[in-house]
Amino acid sequence: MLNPPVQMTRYRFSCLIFKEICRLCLGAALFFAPAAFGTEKPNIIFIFADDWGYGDMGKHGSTFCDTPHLDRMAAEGIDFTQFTVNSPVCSPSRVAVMTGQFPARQSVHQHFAGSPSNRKRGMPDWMDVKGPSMPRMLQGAGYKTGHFGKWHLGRGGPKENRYGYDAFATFNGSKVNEIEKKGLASVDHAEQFIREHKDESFFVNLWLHETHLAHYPRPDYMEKYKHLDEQKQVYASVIAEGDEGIGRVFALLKELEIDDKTLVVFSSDNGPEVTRGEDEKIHNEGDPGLGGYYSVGESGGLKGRKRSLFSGGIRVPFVVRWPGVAPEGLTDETSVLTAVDLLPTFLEIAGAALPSDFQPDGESVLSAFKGDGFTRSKPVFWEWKGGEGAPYSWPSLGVRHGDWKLVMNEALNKSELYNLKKDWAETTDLSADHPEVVEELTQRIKAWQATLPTAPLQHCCAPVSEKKQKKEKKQNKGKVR
Ligand SMILES: [Ca+2]
Repeated sequence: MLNPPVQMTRYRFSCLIFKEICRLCLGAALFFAPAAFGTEKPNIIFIFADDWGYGDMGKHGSTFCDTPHLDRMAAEGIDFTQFTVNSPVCSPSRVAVMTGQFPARQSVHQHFAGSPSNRKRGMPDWMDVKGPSMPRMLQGAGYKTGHFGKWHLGRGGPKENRYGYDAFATFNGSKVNEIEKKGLASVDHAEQFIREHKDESFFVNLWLHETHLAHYPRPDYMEKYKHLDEQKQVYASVIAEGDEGIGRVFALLKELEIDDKTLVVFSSDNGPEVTRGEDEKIHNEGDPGLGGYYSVGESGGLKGRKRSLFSGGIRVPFVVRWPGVAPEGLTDETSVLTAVDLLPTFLEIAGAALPSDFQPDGESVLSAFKGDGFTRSKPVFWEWKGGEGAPYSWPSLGVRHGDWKLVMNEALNKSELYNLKKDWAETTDLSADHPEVVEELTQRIKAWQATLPTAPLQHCCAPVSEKKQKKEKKQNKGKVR
């Protein structure tokens, strides 16, 4: 039998060992926990507006729109001026956000339409449900996930929840839990979801209708902007309503006292819609929605609009607000960010590793969210096959690598080269002065193209009879795609 002092010593020694093990375990837990955010995973809200131009923001110099809530968001966070989406139109731009890969990897070259149209354009009918999915990855990392507002990731395919959502309410989607595109029903549903999950970690994709066609200006805003001309009055009204939705999200976060543990990112899926003539005052006969005559959004002095691979079509607002992490009032003019970066960035924030079989086209840009800047190592590629004769819409391909951006036509026999560090607005084509850069970037585009599929995945296409296929082939013969 041991005498009491020795027993006591051994007991104390055991306690010390236990304490040391606890300390080491705690250290290890902190090491593997989400980087620098303690043990709690921050909430993530991604607000994605539609056709909202770079210049449709007060802080960016809009000449007639007011965006007080978005401007406040920028004042309390970081405004990135070098962010681009990965397509100048809706569906492929959104596929890039959802998958962390360039949309050409799924043959999504244009917007999702009806099956015959998709087939004609060599596209699938919906985004691959077996492919990478940001909400599914975040769900796997312990997040409650919700999608509210626009979908436009395909029709007739899997329902939204199959992509990794715990809740959804959409328009232009599966029509299950369908909401009106008009108004802020998307925000209503997002608010409800946030209230329900305020004590958990959540991820919300809030995809606003504004400022896409058709326009449904609210009477109170029409009254507020009655001093403007008819076109601007309508457009300022729909911008104001979208901005109101953004403000409601921040008000709720403050009310629920989760403001300081929630990252909110705002962006837009492409540049402003092309302004149409007076014959397009009505969008669709029999619908009260107003038409493209009122689409007078601003690109902020950038060349091109929606459907263009020039900066006006793909450079959009990108604002990050993250109390305690993102410095307040910073404008980052040097970090080159793009939409496929969102998935790896959000996953890192969630403290989760990317799946081993997933090859991201983007990079985590968390350092930029913290205000420390980001130096990109991967080039950004664009592919776009639907110019439709819109101004500046001839480029079908593009690449940005370092300070250079090259755009090319589909036949690869016409190109323009810009130095974006010196020429942010792409005013001076330098292709004649730097043929070696043109050659290098052309080779990069060709090498990238060689990695892309030549036809859509069959399990992402609605079944079609042989007879119908033959009929469509006959109808399309000789037509230019
Ligand atoms: Ca859009």
